[in-house]
Amino acid sequence: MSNATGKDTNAARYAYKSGKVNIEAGSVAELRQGISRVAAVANKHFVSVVVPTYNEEGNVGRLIGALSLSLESAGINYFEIIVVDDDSRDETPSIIDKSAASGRVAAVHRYNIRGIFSAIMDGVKVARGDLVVIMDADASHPPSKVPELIKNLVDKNLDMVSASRFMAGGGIEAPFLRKAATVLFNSVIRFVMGHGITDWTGGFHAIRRAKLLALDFRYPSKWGEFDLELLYRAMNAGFSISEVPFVYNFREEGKSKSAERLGFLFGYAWLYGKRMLQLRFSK
Ligand SMILES: Nc1nc2c(ncn2[C@@H]2O[C@H](COP(=O)(O)OP(=O)(O)OP(=O)(O)O)[C@@H](O)[C@H]2O)c(=O)[nH]1
Ligand SMILES: [Mg+2]
Repeated sequence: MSNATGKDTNAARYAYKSGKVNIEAGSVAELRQGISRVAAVANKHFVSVVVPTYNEEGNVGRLIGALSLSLESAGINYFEIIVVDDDSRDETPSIIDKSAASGRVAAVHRYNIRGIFSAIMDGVKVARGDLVVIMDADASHPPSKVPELIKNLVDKNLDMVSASRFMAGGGIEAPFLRKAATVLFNSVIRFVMGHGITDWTGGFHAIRRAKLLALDFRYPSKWGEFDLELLYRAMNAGFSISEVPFVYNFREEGKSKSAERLGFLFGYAWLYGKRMLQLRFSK
């Protein structure tokens, strides 16, 4: 569809706000060009935490506060929180714009495009940091764990540190069926994909940005199934990976987008099962 100016109104569009920087663009590459002029911190690690959001008005403000506190308390002072929102229908866009005024938060707005994986990767592309953390907005991934992920990455000189629910000290706080499904899926996935990784679907990682961008993703993931390909490609690319335990908390606020879209259990099983078999058995 085009409007009177001849512009395609259905084309993906992007906006980026952080401090005084305010960029509107038709592509992520254009955004990145504008952003790279803004900052560079020499001789220090800079952490970009990338958080995809859709209708997270009950969570995102709290997450930004808790994350900032957790990083600062751990002495990690060079960081940004990049929230990538897909034109949420609730107050999420205005909440993240207000937070972005501080300059420590970057609000990336995407229009006419949806999907967790592409949102995360767009966030990683515009990130200024050499280290990126990927996490959800709904407090399922505890902000208090982020410094541990980063410290492991840096101190042990690893390429990737992944948070796992299936190690001593880890766990799942969720309704019975959800917990049972996660445990079952992960047992099957470990059996097929390998036991080197204990949690194939946790979605909570710290990674060196350049390494992540160099991975060759081949499947068009939209939801949580991207995690399987991320871990699989990282392992096959010879990344040094370590896991640290975390306790997953079922969201208290807002609705589960994946569960809504996929339908419970069968939708997940189909999506994860298909991706697992594609990765494991196709050339
Ligand atoms: N940018 C963007 N983010 C999304 C989209 N769908 C979901 N998200 C975010 O991705 C993260 C994970 O989505 P959830 O709905 O929590 O999915 P889930 O973790 O499988 O489901 P729950 O366990 O029920 O929370 C959350 O931060 C969501 O707000 C989307 O289309 N675009
Ligand atoms: Mg969630």
